[in-house]
Amino acid sequence: MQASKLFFLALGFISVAAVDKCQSQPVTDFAVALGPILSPGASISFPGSDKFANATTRYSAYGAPDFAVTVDVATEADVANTVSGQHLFVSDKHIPANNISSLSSCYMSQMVKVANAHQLPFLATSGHHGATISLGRLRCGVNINLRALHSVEVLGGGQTALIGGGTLTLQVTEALWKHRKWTVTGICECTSLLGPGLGGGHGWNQGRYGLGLDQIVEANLVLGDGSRIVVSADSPTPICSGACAAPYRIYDVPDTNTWVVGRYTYTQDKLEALFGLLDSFVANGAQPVELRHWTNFLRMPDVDPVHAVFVTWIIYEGTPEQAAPYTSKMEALGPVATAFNTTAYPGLAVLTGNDRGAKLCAENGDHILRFPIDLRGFNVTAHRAAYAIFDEVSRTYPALGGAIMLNEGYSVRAVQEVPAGTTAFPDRFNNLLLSPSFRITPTDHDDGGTELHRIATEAGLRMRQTLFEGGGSPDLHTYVNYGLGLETLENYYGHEEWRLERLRALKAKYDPDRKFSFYAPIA
Ligand SMILES: *[C@@H]1O[C@H](CO)[C@@H](O)[C@H](O)[C@H]1NC(C)=O
Ligand SMILES: *[C@@H]1O[C@H](CO)[C@@H](O)[C@H](O)[C@H]1NC(C)=O
Ligand SMILES: *[C@@H]1O[C@H](CO)[C@@H](O)[C@H](O)[C@H]1NC(C)=O
Ligand SMILES: CC(=O)N[C@H]1CO[C@H](CO)[C@@H](O)[C@@H]1O
Repeated sequence: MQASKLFFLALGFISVAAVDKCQSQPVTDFAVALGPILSPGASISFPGSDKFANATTRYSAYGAPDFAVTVDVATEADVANTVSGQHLFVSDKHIPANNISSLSSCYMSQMVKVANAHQLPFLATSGHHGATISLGRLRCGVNINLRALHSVEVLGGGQTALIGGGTLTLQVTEALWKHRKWTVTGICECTSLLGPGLGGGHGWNQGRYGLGLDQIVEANLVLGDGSRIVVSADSPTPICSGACAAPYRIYDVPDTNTWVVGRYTYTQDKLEALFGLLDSFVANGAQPVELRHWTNFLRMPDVDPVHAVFVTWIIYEGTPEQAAPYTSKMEALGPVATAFNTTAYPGLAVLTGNDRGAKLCAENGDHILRFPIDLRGFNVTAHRAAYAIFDEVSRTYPALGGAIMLNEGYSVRAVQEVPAGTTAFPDRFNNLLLSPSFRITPTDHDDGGTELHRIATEAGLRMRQTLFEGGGSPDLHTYVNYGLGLETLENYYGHEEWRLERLRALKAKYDPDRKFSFYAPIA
């Protein structure tokens, strides 16, 4: 269908749906201006349509951005079919549509310019997993949906791949695996690569290769005025702009690639023994690169009807014999249930509940409230106290019974090899990511201000404070990608004065009009 036709069809929605909350005129004008420059296959959609719903549903609907319109480049099929010479934009005929990486930045740039011309705020989205409530400050905005702009192109020499701004973790893993390559991605298959990478990018392979952002060799960025720049390690890195495409480091998969995934379920009486053991694995940062572990607090009434329990995954790169020094100790603690599997790397997501079919990838309108804290190790005294809060609140309020607390322990070897002062990532010295995480299924027209939200927030903050006091650090560090939005800029971006000074100067230079001010913005 011609873009113009689609666009006029879509306009039908504007008069009914978009009007009640948002001023319709700027949105209509935006759509009118954009229509002619979009290629066939691209679409503009409005609240009330399936397409709009698909492009705007999120992992967490709490404090979610509010869009009046969404622009999709094309469906995946359209993108795949454009090799034969169609173009994304009439005005950019010089870029063939199979060069998706380049198209990503071109597309962003066009959207930003047209949105600015109509004074509409905008946000580029891909994985839809950001759950920080500052996103909710975007009202009646333009969703620049990057999802169709996914591409992984292994570049000559096989040391890097050009990755499009809309590429999700699963797409990266699958595409690279065909070349027997891998890289650092997030754990969850449904987050994007570049989204989390902008905030750091923890992942399975960080112990070997560093964080996600350490893999970015160069990035095509679009600034708030729509201009396009390329940044690399040799030039100052603007932050909080739209990352469109990036040559990203990739690595050969070792010849023998076997992973052990052991899953152990424990009752609460094992807390001290379990977290004491895990702390010995963390070994204040000396955890071997082969080892990852991860424990959830959660309620499993069939295991324990009264108290929350622990499920620990030991994820070991190697054979069962090589993993035995760890798995045997997990067994010795006396789990109530054990599952033991081996897999190749792409199978890890399914075995650990991080695949796209998992609850973690559901976009069902639930509110997720996380209270993250980074720590060097487990203090079992503080952990017991934090657990007691979790256990009580998740038992007392059945509507909070889906709460979990994540305890993520990846090797930090290569993360810590990067000198702390060379990137904007402030926290290379902590070894663990802990996140009390409450899930609330909202009722209709729930604005997130209910008693349940208040209770979850109070409990989450109290758990974090308890963990913080046991952590022995004067400063609270919270991984910006997990932050709820109640944190300070120092919590996210570092407590050394020079860090925020430097970031503020870059912000003033590259985003003077504060167009990118919705995700944990630098004030
Ligand atoms: C919405 O997403 C679902 C699942 O990905 C897909 O099957 C459906 O075709 C999409 N609908 C539209 C209108 O894009
Ligand atoms: C894609 O376009 C960029 C510049 O816009 C160019 O540097 C790159 O080589 C192109 N890639 C391919 C595969 O054509
Ligand atoms: C562990 O946490 C408790 C409770 O906050 C605290 O009193 C203790 O000093 C902490 N231990 C260490 C080694 O930091
Ligand atoms: C997903 C999967 O294959 N899980 C298996 C792991 O191993 C246990 C036995 O230890 C099986 O029961 C699971 O089905």
